[in-house]
Amino acid sequence: MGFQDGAGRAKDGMSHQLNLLDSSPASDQPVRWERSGLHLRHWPRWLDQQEHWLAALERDVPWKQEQITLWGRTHPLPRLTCWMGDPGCCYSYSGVYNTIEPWTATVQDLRQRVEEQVGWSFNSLLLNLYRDGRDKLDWHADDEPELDPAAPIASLSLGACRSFRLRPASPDRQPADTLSFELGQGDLLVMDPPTQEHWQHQVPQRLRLQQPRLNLTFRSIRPQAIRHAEPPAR
Ligand SMILES: O=C(O)CCC(=O)C(=O)O
Ligand SMILES: [Mn+2]
Repeated sequence: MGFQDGAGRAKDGMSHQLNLLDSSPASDQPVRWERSGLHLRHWPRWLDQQEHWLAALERDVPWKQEQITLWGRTHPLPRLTCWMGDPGCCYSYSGVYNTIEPWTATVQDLRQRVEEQVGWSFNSLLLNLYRDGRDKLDWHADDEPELDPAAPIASLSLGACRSFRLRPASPDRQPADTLSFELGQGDLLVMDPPTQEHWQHQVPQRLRLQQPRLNLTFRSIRPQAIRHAEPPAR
């Protein structure tokens, strides 16, 4: 759990000139991290009762293994996912057109807690289940056209800690620009705007890890992109 140590030195030895704005350990005060175009708020180990939440989410969420199409070839996505949201909040990425699952009671409970802490109302959520260290998420930004670019994205991680890496989107980036968190065990990380415009993120493989990790990213579909039901046929 947590970011690099207070000196801004990553566990992998890379040095990052991070601007630590607030390192208060109080649970309702996030640790803030800022670089050019990057605004993060981190509440380490924010959610307790891990076993309860993990069991409820693994049991109640209708997990699917979607197929992804890249360069004309179709592959199973290397993790399980589920898209939940208010009616009409459709979302697609990399050729995956998600069907909207209704909020379950467990997820609704988590949504309310996250909204209170973050100070934002979310209308949708992507859940990821990394079954073990072979499951992964490649470099990307959460910048699909249906997402509101002025909204934060709140990411809640449960279970095993996995590296969550961030790098500038610019091709001029240097290897030392990459940042790395170890997120799991109830960590809440908020990516505030305009982070998605300037930075990408990934969850690389950890081949020796056997334990699962669950991640919930609460999102906001733009009002203009919400599909209202067709009027009934006459
Ligand atoms: O698992 C994570 O920490 C990140 C998930 C993510 O970036 C996504 O679902 O777009
Ligand atoms: Mn993402």
